[in-house]
Amino acid sequence: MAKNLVVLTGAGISAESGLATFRGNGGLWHQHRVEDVATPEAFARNPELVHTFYNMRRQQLKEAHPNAAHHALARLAAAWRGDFLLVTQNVDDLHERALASCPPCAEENKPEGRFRLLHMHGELKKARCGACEEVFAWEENLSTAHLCPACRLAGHMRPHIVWFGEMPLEMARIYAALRACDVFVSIGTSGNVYPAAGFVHEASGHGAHCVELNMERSLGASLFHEGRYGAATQRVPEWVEEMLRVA
Ligand code: BJW
Repeated sequence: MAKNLVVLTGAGISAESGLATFRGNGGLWHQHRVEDVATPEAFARNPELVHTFYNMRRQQLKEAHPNAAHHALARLAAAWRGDFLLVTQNVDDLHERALASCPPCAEENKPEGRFRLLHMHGELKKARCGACEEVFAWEENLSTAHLCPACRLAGHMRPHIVWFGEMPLEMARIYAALRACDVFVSIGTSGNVYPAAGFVHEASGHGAHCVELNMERSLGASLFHEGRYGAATQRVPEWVEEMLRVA
């Protein structure tokens, strides 16, 4: 019988595409205080500072490209015969771009499909109106001067990002998949931020084999059955090749 797979990714998978992680040397939280740019209180206090932070990252994303780890996961998604859920904490669109270069995935990533990609912490290339809650595709810089394209109110447009203290997206669907999966793999995440850091506990508690692929042992490393350490562009394609042999 085909096995069900849940893959969780974090900033480490995009590091070799040139996007900074959060907590390592040179990480975003070494250059910016979380309390200034990644909480709803920060946005209420100084929205222009928060917009500047996310506008800068939206611009950097234009220069970045999916790497061998993103492409390997896209190959796995295309070949996997069981359910495949790719949950990313990342707000970049590098998984989408890798999947787009793999046509069967683009077709399968539909609500009723066998394969799904979920952005639990939101997406840089979307904006949301804090007044009417409508979400829009957004490529350009965002500012307090923007009107909501739907309700036409000014001053409420915000990045479609989950900040500390806010509810991550798609949690019901993610927990259902964690409870039903046979294999859970966590890639490029430090295990500092909940609820994602608790996914291994949920999957393991329901019988899944849990694998960590990361540059170093994460905070929750001891909860995994298996850990493989090194650069994502090395460890992920190697692991994918092994999985494809049993797919
Ligand atoms: C490589 C590599 C290479 C490098 N190859 N690897 C006390 C206890 C428990 C929880 C809480 C608590 N107090 C408060 C909370 C809740 C809080 C929380 O977790 N706080 C902790 C800091 C303690 N969480 C929240 O508030 C969340 N909401 C919430 O909990 O709602 C209630 C709820 C509960 C249960 C169910 C449902 C709801 C919201 C969290 C929002 C996180 N937002 C951010 C910023 C926004 C997005 C953005 O701007 O991009 O999301 S914070 C930041 O951290 C970002 C990331 O997605 C997230 C995770 O970071 P990640 O991906 O792990 O990156 P790093 O940098 O930490 O690690 C990178 C790893 O890669 C490292 O290990 C490197 O070694 C490795 N690496 N290069 C392979 N080449």
